Amino acid sequence: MSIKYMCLLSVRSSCSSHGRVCASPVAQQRNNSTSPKIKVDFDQSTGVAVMQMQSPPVNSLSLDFLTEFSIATEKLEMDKSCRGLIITSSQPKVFSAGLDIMEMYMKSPEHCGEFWKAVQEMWLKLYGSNMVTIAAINGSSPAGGCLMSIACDYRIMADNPRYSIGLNETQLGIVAPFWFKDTMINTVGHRTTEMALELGMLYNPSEALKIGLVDQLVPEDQVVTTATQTMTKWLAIPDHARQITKSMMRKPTIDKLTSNRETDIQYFVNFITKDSIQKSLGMYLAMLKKRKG
Ligand code: CO8
Repeated sequence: MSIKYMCLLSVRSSCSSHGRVCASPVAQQRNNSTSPKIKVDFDQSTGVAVMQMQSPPVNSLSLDFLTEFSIATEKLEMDKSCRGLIITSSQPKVFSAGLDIMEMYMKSPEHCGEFWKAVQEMWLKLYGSNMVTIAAINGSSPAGGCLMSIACDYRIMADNPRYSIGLNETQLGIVAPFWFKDTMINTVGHRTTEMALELGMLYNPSEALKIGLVDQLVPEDQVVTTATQTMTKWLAIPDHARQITKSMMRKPTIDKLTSNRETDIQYFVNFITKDSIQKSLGMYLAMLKKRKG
């Protein structure tokens, strides 16, 4: 039997604990969009949910998107019959363009703080999830999109040389925060991360596979089916043993952020609102538009 959870849109959650969640999301309408940015199909017979990111044009991680994402993930996490989560995109060519730059450009410090809290929340929920999480990366996945992917347990990417993945923050004149860096180190190791972050590297699928940034490449039309097959293998392991092992591997990294959340928010707000950083973001946005033309 398939149960479809359509995530409530434009809702704010007020959660704090690392990776685990509090249960009382508070509904609050926003006026800039009315269609859900996340669609979740949960198959109770397999215990696997497929989450489709469907925020055109490029699934950028806006405040609304992140809030929906965290609520949807929390809902699945609390449903004990849900053991696995596959994350993919319904947008052509793009998994996620990363953080929505418009949420950080010419915005008030208060808005930037609220936005950053939502970014933290997304990562804490995903990196600390008890579910098996698989990223079915069916398009480009820069910056925050890459973070989302490496927060999962396993990554399958479409073998299309036009796609890229990586933490390219320095190319925007901004700096990947310590927990982005730590997640990357935990995935590909220190030396590769050092070079990747300093140069703001975006890797094509073959390069990403070579450095271990993704685990498997498959033809584009097989990304989700392969994720489903892979999920079966992961779910054959007893949950408690896998979950304790995952927690043992990830808890120190999660604790580093949970014990410094407020400082991290303050650091982000001070950094992102600097004139020089705003100028860099403005130039990057102009470059995106120009490239399009
Ligand atoms: N945020 C906002 N708008 C975006 C973003 C984004 N991240 N990415 C693309 N857009 C917009 C484009 O400007 C364009 O807008 P419009 O239609 O109004 O001209 C529209 O989306 C479509 O974009 P493209 O035409 O470029 O679409 P393509 O399909 O050709 O390419 C890509 C898709 C490859 C995703 C491409 O859009 C791209 O490279 N985007 C930029 C990705 C990027 O650099 N993201 C970094 C975001 S920063 C981040 O995630 C971490 C920040 C950590 C901050 C730490 C500070 C301390």
